[in-house]
Amino acid sequence: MKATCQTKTYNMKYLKTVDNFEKIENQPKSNRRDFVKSSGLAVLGLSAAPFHFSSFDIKTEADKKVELALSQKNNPEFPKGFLWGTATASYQVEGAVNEDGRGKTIWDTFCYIPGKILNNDTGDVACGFYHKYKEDIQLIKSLNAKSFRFSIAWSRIFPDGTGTPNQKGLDFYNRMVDELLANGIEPFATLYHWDLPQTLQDKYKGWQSKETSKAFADYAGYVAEKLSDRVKNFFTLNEIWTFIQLGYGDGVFAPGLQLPPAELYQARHNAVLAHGLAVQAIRAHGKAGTKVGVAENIKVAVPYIETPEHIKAAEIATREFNAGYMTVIMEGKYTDAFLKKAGADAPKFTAEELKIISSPVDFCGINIYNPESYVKASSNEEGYEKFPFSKSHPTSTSKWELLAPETLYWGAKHVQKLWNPKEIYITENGYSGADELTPDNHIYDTDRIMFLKGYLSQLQRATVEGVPVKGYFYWSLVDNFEWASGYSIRFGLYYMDHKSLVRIPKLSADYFKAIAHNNSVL
Ligand code: PNW
Repeated sequence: MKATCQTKTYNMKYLKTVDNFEKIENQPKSNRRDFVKSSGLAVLGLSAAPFHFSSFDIKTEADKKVELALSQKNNPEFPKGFLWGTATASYQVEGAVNEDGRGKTIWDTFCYIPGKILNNDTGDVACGFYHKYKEDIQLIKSLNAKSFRFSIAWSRIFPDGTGTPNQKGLDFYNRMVDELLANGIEPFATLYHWDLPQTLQDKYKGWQSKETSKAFADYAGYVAEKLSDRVKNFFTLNEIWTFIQLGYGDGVFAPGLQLPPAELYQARHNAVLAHGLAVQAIRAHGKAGTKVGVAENIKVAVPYIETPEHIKAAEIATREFNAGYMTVIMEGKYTDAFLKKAGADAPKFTAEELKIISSPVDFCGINIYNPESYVKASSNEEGYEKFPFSKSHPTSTSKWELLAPETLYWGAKHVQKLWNPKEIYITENGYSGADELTPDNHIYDTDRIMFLKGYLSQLQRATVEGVPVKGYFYWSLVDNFEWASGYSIRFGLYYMDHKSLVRIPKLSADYFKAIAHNNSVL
């Protein structure tokens, strides 16, 4: 199958990291405030060289001047009330895998298979968020962010996926949500970010069975009942493409399976069905006004020239690229081209299931990092043609992350045009860099700042044109466990020392803080 082959090429690249970046040395010191004492950097042995950190809530004379300059700047603003936030996921940040009755997950198992994760890293400790959440909420607050997207670990609530709920697990999320609200930060909860309870994998082969889809809906309904008095927004599943393709197709993510096409199509169908069943369960058990949608890394086609014919071709291509995911969720049918391509391997489904899958949602959450491809109009049967990427197309340290700022504009734009949802959230967008502490203890991630300027300018362009993008969650708050790449890949606005778990703001944290403060790209 063509698509699978292409994905495999990407995955091999995905596992490679860039480690030959030149060290940034002899950077000028700024005259900003010494941060050593308050940040606990002494733990890192960094006390000899002072760490300098600017912050709008620590008002030096220099900071006041910056604030004044910002208030006088006339950059176009994002819509009023636009929500700035950051995102994380349970297995990537929480650690505490054996605490308070949490059940084992497929990632706990997968990480202990030698060679599956770079350096055999595991999420056992991750960022220690389970215990450090209060500290991290202060970091979110200091970014001027007013929202936070986190995920709930299913196996903390139902250790075996179904059965008796574990109060201690729920209490953790109760405490965290209360702390967010006390700090003026709106919680956005994702119910599944890939940490499937191991019992469901063992008992039902995980997403290969509809039993898992049903179990997910029961869990989603339970969580909505318990949290929706305070959590108003839920995402069902995160990136169905990624966890099905990489976990059940290519075997590079948990549970590490390489299923034949027919079984892979079925697993994918069971996952979109789980989304639909969960939407219904949340509606049935959540308080009135609870909002719900999916968070999918839609595959975006970018018109190589922005003329009506190529734009139309990109729209057609985007609908087809997402046929097994966002398209079936929003339209309640698999496209003809999808079914034709699948042939005898097509998933088995009923009309009733398609109705469930397309249960009305309140918003579309889209994770956008890279385009699927640049396209042009064509007179062929599909109506579009893909261009291959140049070998020198720039990427982040994640080799699959081919950079194209306009993907954010076109992603939002196509979603509006194709499915016209009431609201759109950018549930993830971020950049992994070769972040390093310099001798004077800064992280000068100029590349991440360049990334943010480019991508956010394009997002602004979409909002100016009336695309209903309501918020943006940067991936991620802090460097964390990056799946098969372990701790070698850093996406955070905060740098994390993996031994001491100390968090240090990167230069981009300052940048994000300014953008969120001003509600405009600066
Ligand atoms: C997403 N690929 O993952 C996830 O939602 C996050 O958990 C993750 O940390 C973030 O993006 C950065 O990687 C992806 O190979 C992982 O194409 C791999 C791919 C795409 C997304």
